[in-house]
Amino acid sequence: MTLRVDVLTIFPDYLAPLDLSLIGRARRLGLLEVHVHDLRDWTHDRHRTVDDTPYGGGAGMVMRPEPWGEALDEVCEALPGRTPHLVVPGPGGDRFTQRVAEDLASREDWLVFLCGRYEGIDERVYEEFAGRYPLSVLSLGDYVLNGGEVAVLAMTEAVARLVPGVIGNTESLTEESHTGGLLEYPVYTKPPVWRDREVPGVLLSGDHGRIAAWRHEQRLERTARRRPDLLRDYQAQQGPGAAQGW
Ligand code: 6GU
Repeated sequence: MTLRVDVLTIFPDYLAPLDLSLIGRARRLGLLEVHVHDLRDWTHDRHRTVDDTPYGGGAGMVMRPEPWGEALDEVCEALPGRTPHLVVPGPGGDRFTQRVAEDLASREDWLVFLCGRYEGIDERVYEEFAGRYPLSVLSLGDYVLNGGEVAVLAMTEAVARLVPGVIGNTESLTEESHTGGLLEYPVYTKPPVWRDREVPGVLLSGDHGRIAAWRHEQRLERTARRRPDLLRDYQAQQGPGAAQGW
């Protein structure tokens, strides 16, 4: 089954990178179908207004519910008999992790992203559509972006590359950081000496057992240094004693 992605945004041009590289190729191969919609197409006034001042006062503007309601009614009913999973990118959401990407890639065949701008979307839109479809609010991390579009690029890429056929070399999926709970080992290519820096000798030894052991060591060392939180989870997974080697 191909993965379908719909994106509702007031900046459709922000999603242009989805035409490029492996994701663009996946679309041309029919493995992925992406539909980007301009939210303003569901406005009815001359200025194509999507926002207004917040009730109760405060800074900034809030996205009005009517264009969202009409847009979601139409987009979410575009495939009769299929149910979309709605995704709202926002800094207040659950953390978007490799696990979440894997769950979405394996369980869902249709994602509809709602890109908010300004101070957010009128809360009643969430109430209305969370009652009709599964809905996740997802955050990339603890920092603030101007809107959901960049997050949609990241999430679509993370999910789509897990769809069978999108990445040619499936081995690179199992080796990479965050699969198996450790960061990746360092990699080297030719030349063997560059600016007096040598490629680690073990990699030139042809001894596949020693190479695998060295790479595992490097993953542990790197994870300990950069992401001690991940190393603790990994060691808990390996069972008591594994960290000490008994
Ligand atoms: Cl998903 N959206 C926005 N607007 N800001 C974010 C984010 C998402 N994740 C981190 N910051």
